[in-house]
Amino acid sequence: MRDLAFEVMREHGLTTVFANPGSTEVPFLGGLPEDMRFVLGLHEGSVVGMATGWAIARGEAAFVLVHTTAGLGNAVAALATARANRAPLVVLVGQQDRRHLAQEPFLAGRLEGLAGDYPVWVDQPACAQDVPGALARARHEAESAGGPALVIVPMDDWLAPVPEGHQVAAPARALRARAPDPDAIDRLVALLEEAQAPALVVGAGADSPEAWAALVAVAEKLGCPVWQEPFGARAGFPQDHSQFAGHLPFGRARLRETLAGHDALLAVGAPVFRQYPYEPGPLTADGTRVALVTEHPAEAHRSPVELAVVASPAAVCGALARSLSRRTAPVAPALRRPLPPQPPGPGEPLRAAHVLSALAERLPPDAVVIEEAPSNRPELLARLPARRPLGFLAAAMGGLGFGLPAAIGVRMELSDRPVVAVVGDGASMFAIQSLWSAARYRVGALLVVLANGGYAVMDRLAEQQDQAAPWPGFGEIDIAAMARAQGCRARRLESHDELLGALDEVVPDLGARDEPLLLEAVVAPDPDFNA
Ligand SMILES: Cc1ncc(C[n+]2csc(CCOP(=O)(O)OP(=O)(O)O)c2C)c(N)n1
Ligand SMILES: [Mg+2]
Repeated sequence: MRDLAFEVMREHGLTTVFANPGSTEVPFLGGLPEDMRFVLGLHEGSVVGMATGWAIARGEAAFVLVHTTAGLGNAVAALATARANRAPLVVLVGQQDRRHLAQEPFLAGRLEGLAGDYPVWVDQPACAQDVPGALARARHEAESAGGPALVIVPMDDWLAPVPEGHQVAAPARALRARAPDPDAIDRLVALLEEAQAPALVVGAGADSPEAWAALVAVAEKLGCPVWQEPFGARAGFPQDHSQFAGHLPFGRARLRETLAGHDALLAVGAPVFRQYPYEPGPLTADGTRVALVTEHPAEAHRSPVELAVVASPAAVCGALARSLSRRTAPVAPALRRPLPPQPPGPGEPLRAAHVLSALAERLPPDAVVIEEAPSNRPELLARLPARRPLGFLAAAMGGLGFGLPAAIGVRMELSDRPVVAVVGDGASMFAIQSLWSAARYRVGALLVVLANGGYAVMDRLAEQQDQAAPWPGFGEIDIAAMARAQGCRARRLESHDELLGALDEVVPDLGARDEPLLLEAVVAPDPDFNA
């Protein structure tokens, strides 16, 4: 059965194995065929985080292996993030030997419900013969729903014989039809053409070269502003385009205010609309017509809109661009990006703005920026526009521990694009062991840690509620030393000159790096957090 499983994995492009192994997985992994690449992560959060970055960069499923209860348990938060980020993962979960599972031996796992509702599909094959088919099906389930599909495999299954004439119960290839429905296009065209002042709202689901090109064409035909969804994980439009209007606010009052001048909104690849703190009232002002195009039924079904079209954003926008008539004067929204901050004066500390502005001045347009810097996210979004598809990536539901491993996984797949993670010091500690994998597998990502000595965003939120924060800071952690201890080169930067010197040295060759570098920028926490 094991050999047939490898054949299926090859056929489905699952030849890179992100894993942390245990004894129940040795029958599968021992003597792994030479054409299978093994990537060890030293904690399952990092294993799944790397696979998530890799799958997103590749646009195809990644293969993950974790060890029964403890491994899957450690992986759950990262699997939930993979689901929210719509990263397709085939996750093989090891299990004790079927022949004595009834007696609950050491390492026997109650695995089926362990990851809750987060997997898109969970299977415990009824018999060993079903395992190869389950792996193939998991690939299809993961790619069609966008998320992790789990297959739980008892260790004795690998040695079971393959019955004669056995067929793998899954298609070799699954093509999802993408042609847009003409009736849906007509309705969207009517809604946009009847409007006096339409606007577009784009989101993570529109982050592909085809969707960007189609959205640019639609925006230019309509001459309208294009907003990025609040708290999006990826960019749905070139943020250096003259019609890009910025990121929408994440509270309803400001959302209504911001969009008040528009009588029709078309959201593409984004739910309507992502919120953060609760505020009462509707999302948009009375009389604003709202339509949505998304590939994901759940996103459509929970959005309060007049019309939701479940289809490929690229295909729908391509058809819209062909059908819409051109409006006259294009509107250039007055998006003002912040000016570079003054360098710190003598005795003044570095701030995150210095680091982000120095990166903005140096990074090439095709850079991939992975963000996990909670108190500095608004500043990063303002200073570092996504200029190419996958120019921006963040954890879609806010669980820390994504930034470092995701950047490593992205760079493993995209060996020609500069990849930079910008993470908080707190965030870095949730997946610090991923640096070992980056060093071991010579992954040339730049990992910038904004070391402000604590959970600044939490401190600011407590202050906004006039409460004292009981959690201490942790400025004594030497993150650069933690990187070096794992074989990852690292520098601690305390002055503006050191910062600029390091970036001048590193950024020009970022696309060609063959080893990771961590820059720990020691910054003063910013006194406020407003987005
Ligand atoms: C796994 C997980 N645990 C806890 C949190 C809650 N949380 C949100 S932001 C934050 C602090 C982040 O600190 P840091 O990365 O240093 O960024 P800073 O706020 O200092 O910019 C915490 C603990 C979370 N998002 N994810
Ligand atoms: Mg911090």
